[in-house]
Amino acid sequence: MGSHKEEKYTQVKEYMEYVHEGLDKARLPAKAKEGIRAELEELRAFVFDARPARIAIVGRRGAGKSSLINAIFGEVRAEVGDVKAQTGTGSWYTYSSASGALEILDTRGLGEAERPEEAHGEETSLAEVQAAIQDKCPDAILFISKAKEVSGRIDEDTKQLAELKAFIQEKHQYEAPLIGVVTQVDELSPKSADRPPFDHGEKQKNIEHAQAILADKLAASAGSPVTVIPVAAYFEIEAGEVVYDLRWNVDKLLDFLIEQLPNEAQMVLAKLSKVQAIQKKLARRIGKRMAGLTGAVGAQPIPLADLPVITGMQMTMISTIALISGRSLTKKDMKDFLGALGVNVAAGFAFRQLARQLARLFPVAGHAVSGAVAYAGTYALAEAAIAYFIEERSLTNVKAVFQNEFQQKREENE
Ligand SMILES: Nc1nc2c(ncn2[C@@H]2O[C@H](COP(=O)(O)OP(=O)(O)OP(=O)(O)O)[C@@H](O)[C@H]2O)c(=O)[nH]1
Ligand SMILES: [Mg+2]
Repeated sequence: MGSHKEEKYTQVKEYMEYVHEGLDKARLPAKAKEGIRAELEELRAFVFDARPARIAIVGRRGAGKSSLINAIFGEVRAEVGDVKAQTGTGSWYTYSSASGALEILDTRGLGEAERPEEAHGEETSLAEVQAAIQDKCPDAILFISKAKEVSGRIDEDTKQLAELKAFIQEKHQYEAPLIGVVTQVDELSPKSADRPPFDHGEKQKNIEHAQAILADKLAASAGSPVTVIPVAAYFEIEAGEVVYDLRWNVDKLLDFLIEQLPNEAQMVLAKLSKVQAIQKKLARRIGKRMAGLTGAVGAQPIPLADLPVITGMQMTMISTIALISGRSLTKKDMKDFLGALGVNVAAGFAFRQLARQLARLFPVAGHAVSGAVAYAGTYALAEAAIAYFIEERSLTNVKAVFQNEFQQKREENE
């Protein structure tokens, strides 16, 4: 853990403490205070309890599990096998990159006879998988099937799946969400349409067909509908460059997966995916919730004395969005961001100062700020933070985003 990491977490923590302090003294209605405390707790879990997602993967050998893990990282992390089974044990594997880690429980081989290469005389056994689950609760289960094999017999696998779910339920009282994945869709005919986005009519039909077959089988086994997402995961890297790329729809899968995860497991996965659309969606969700909350707080105008509570919340939100982007967040980053919005902060600034400066962005009516202004301001700040930290847009661009969003939201709400 470098000092960078320390600093970025310290900042969010200090913003949160600042809000808590302000709340104690604030004259806001008790209900509003409660709402703010609840939201801070959610954000605290999201940021401070953040941990790698834990995914249990069920799928035949050679289905493409390792390749999918690599596609999620956008780089080579897991061993991919051409002929023999490569992954040999049923315990948790941690795959990591500079931007985060993913914990995978590979349950392959439970129903299979042949011995995988890596296993030193040990076949993946049900007991081994159960021990791993007892140790750590999976956040979600991915059931992976090769597109060309969805029609084959997968009874053994769905049976294993049901046992897995039941065991998780029993040990952790957790209903693990199940997601079906049809891999290697590039292998479906027509073979001539072998490059993404696979929008050839016939190919699309075949992909949808494979998807529907797996969905039916999984639903029959689970007793409720199961979402199935088709993907292609194959890509080749030479000397650090992607030289051949069949990856398709992996971002859709990630997007859906993140939604199924508990709060603590969302951020790391969003960061390591490096998919902007996913990071933006997550950031926007936080922004909307925060804007709604500040709007509700200001149902009666917010007295100026209580404004630091609101600006403190906004700072917490902005820094959380910066963390989602995977950037290191320093005081200077925050200063630059606010500078882009026209708020000038002295070097070596204190939080109090910052919160006070931030308040200058919002028009004051008499001695208070209206709920509509607080709402629009928070909303616009979230969008500006997304533009700055995630999209890395220019400073002028960021300012325009803020102004446009602020204006628009005010008009909608006044
Ligand atoms: N064309 C194509 N090939 C793929 C795709 N995904 C995986 N493969 C190939 O399928 C083979 C098996 O892939 P792996 O990722 O090693 O499969 P696995 O499920 O991890 O296999 P085990 O660890 O042995 O159980 C490899 O040759 C991969 O290159 C894909 O989307 N398209
Ligand atoms: Mg593998």
